[in-house]
Amino acid sequence: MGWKVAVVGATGQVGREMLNILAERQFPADEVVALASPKSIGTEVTFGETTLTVKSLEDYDFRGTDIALFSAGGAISAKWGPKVAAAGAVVIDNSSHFRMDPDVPLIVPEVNAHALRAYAKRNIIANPNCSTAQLVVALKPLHDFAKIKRVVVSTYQSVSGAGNKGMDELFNQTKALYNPAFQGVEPKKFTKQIAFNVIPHIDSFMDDGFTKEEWKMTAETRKILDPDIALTATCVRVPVFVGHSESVNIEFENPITVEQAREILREAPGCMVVDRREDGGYITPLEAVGEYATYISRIRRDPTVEGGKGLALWVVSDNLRKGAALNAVQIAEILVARHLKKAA
Ligand code: 11C
Repeated sequence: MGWKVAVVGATGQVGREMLNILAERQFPADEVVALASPKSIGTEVTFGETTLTVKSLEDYDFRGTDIALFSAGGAISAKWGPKVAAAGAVVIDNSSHFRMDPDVPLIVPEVNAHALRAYAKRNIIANPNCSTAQLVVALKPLHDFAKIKRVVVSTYQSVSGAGNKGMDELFNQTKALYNPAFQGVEPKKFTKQIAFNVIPHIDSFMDDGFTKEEWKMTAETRKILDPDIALTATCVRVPVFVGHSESVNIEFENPITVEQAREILREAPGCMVVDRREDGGYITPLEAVGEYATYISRIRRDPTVEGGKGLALWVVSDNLRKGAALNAVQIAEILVARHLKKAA
């Protein structure tokens, strides 16, 4: 007998990818249910070869559901996550709401699957921010080898990180700039025009001048990988539909060569090295779309760090997949393989 899985937020970009990935990876489910807010009731979403009709989250009885994958925003997670968990389903939540709760494990399976067992405290597991997920997949094997002291990261984040409305805004602005007959140039989702532009601002500003997105990269990396790592981030929105890219500078405790880093990353789970020092010998976000891997390119020594203890990298991944839906499904896979027991 298989599992019963609910996807909450099934009409969003990440919710749809959750359904795709459950089907692609043949998750052992007997039943998959698509849920969303009342305004989406009756919407049809694709699940493998079949179509699911979206039901209302508010009216759904979660008794008998084993796993609920949430990607409907922090407010929905805050309101419904604990209720669904109390009804007996393990909640895997893609919002930021529970990530820093000490009783909620924050999991990237390639990095800290061992921490998953703590989920039973609240029956909730948190999925990290997309920009953190791909970063820690690349950092973990390097940290194991040479111990990371400090990371400086600048992100180039696609508009799909801001959901359907972010993607529509880039599309409509681009169309309108070419053809004034189209409407929709005014920024709504983003603070400035995103078409043919870049915006150094994701999420709200904090008192110290960093944005919440930047703070999340620091706090989440520490919770997932190592609380002693110093990390400073600059998060930037770019006019790319899908795929986040990151320029990463790492300072280590111990020396590490480019060749060692390449070899380590080649062998590391979830990583794919594409690093030829020639035209096109690196990955761009377009090539990462629809893929599972975190791609690492442009591996080079950072000569500003003494003793051969510095590296610079380019890290790219599909933010809707490894950054969100894939990571959540990987967590569900570990849960059913190692932790959950099906009632006889
Ligand atoms: C973005 N990374 O690209 C954000 C989206 O904390 O889960 C995901 C926000 C989060 O806008």
